[in-house]
Amino acid sequence: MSRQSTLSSLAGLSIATALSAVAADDNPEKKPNFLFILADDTTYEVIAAAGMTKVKTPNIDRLYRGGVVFTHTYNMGSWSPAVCIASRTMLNSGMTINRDRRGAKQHPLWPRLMGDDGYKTYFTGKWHVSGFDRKQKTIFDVVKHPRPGMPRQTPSGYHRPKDEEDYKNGWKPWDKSKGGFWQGGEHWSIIAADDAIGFIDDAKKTDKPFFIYLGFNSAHDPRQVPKEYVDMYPIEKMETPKNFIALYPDAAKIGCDIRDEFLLPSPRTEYSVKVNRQEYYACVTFMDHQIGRVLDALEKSGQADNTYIIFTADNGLAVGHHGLAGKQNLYDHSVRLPFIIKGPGLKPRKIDTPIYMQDIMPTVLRLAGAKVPEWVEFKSLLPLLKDSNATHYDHIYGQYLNYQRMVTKNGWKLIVYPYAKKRLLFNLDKDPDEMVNLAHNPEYSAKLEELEKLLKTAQSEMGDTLDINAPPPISKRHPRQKNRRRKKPEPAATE
Ligand SMILES: [Ca+2]
Repeated sequence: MSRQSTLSSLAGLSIATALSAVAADDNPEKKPNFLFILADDTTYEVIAAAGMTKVKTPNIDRLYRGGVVFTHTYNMGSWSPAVCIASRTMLNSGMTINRDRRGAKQHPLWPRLMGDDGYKTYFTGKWHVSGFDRKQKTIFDVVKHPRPGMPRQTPSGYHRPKDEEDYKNGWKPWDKSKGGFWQGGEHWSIIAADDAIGFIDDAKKTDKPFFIYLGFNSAHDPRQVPKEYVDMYPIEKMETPKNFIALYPDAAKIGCDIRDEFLLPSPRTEYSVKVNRQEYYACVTFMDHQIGRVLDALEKSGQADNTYIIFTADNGLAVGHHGLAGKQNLYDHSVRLPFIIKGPGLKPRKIDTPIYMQDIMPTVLRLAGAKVPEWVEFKSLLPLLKDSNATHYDHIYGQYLNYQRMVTKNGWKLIVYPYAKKRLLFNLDKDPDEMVNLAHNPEYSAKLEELEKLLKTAQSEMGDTLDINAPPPISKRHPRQKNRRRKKPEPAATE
């Protein structure tokens, strides 16, 4: 694309920031680069700069302080117990939860669109998009170390630790004999960062702008890292979440009697939650360290000024909130995730307008000056990046199989459990930990009714045909996700 056509397409989109970014570049012909960093199972509260937990993330903090932070970023849920797959299929197809699988088969995916727009596209790490070969030869120009949905867990990594004695003798994050992230001899997070650093170096040799998709498998379990990272979080200093309970009362009826929930013993103990959160924080910090290496390499390459860096995750994770361990629920800890975009022309600030993480797909296309295809349903963030008060979505929607539905608007949230026949109504402004269910409080009956109507509207918009008052019989195929994957992870593949 010529400079003139780039500028005219950008100007047509009324994007002052992108326009100035492109125009300000030393080489006006060159479009901006993109470093897209996608973490796995990383909830919104595990960024130190956000001040919500005692996790250490000095490098993500660099992005947080220097970029635009969207504080209320959601994943829409999942049509599979493997929430990652739905999130990533939506991300790469640009289509919402009940249309993304078909769309992903019918239309070119996000990285292919970037390639078609003149980008050299690079991929390493976790892909996990429904129905696609992980090697992704036709989607990216360069692929290194494509990984499955998760490293291999071992039976000893479940239902632990029962107590301090069990911890002493049991599974440890740094025990390389357990494979998983250690499979192949080098931790997968290190390899992913090494690959990204290689991509940055390679990109200097081409005239094309780059699009790097760096998919960490962390902080998904198995929560494996070197011991020194676990030691950063002494167990006596760990805290249980405010909404800690020993058992979630409706777990089976909301589809939460599955693999992720077996990581902790049941009933949960404060000790087991503290150990799991210690290891979770350690995984995030270890990933943060690798991200720091990539950011440093980008700086050194001289390409940072013309590169948008995005850090986000596919979904959140409970790790002891509400008596839950996994991400198969619609509480904020499991549907909200970190989202930062830093780059040319973007003034650092926080925006609390709710967005979906998948909005990044059309956003990047527009920042690149590419056309957003008509099938893309998620919204570009450029109007919000230009004006923090711009309108975006009217409400945020969530669904998990037929077990759970959610809608949230203006600080209020309704969760419906069709099989458990329950409604949960939360005032998120007063009760961010979602502990006080107001659904049975007559004072809020009008609010409940309003959100029930809104949920019906949202279901209709999203092509969700579930009757929440009369759900179909529970499918025998789906209620449990046993640990079916028995294949060993692939050895280190090459491009
Ligand atoms: Ca995930």
